[in-house]
Amino acid sequence: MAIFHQVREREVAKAIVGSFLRQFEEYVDSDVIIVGGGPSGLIAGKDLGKAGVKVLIIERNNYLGGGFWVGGYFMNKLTLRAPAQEILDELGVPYSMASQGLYVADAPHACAKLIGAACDAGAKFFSLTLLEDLVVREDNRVAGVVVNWSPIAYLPKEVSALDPIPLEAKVVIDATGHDACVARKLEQRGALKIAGEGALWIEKSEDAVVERTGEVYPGLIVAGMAVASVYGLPRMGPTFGGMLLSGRRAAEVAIKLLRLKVS
Ligand code: 48F
Repeated sequence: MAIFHQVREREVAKAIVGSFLRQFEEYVDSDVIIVGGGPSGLIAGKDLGKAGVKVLIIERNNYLGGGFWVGGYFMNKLTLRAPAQEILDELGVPYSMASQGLYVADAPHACAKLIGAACDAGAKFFSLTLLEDLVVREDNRVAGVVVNWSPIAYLPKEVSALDPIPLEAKVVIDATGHDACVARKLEQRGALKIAGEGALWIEKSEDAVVERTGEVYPGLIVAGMAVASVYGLPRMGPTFGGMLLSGRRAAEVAIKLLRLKVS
């Protein structure tokens, strides 16, 4: 007697296609689209989902987490400075104190829990999805993203001439890390100036990144390392509290913008 229920191959294919297309259709119009599923994008997605916001995270890789899987160099230990360990408490990630105000956690554990928390909160994800451009509409306001299948970047020209597809959102968050890919689309058109990140200085960088997290252009919020790139702030290297608190602030700003749009 078979262990598993009998299911035809065509039913498996139909289940995947049907479920994906239903979700895709629902999320061609979101409250917030977050570009980049690293630590800042994931925590923003978790907080927005928890607040009942319809939020979509697009990620060019086939996996979420960005730089959060590895702490620094090749070592999978994360460091966070107080008070950011409170987010580890919230996620249920164990950690130890390395020195006064400095905490260490296992990166795979923290990353997996953060991804799980964003999913539990209701954030949805499109993976292997590359941001190619922005939708900019009335009043010069960012009103969505233009995306393509990310592997096309590696295909020869004859195959890669695929038109992208637009997705609408009331607010877009650039959480693409050092490259600030979303903000750069505005820079390419002379709508924004990007200073480029400065050399590493942990203490200065983390506070400054959190403080400058916010709306950089109507409808576009920057979070995480993209903030350092846009404003020319120092980089912080192998410490992640700034990323988590920046993502959290980005969610707060997005909620304020959404309220303004409704009222
Ligand atoms: O790089 P990433 O982890 O950004 P972050 O949230 O955190 C930065 C830290 O990891 C670390 C640091 C501070 O401790 O210096 O670097 O700011 O995650 C960015 C995510 O965005 C995706 C990318 O694959 C990664 O998962 N991404 C980047 N460009 C695009 C993109 C794009 N054009 N389209 C879609 N996803």
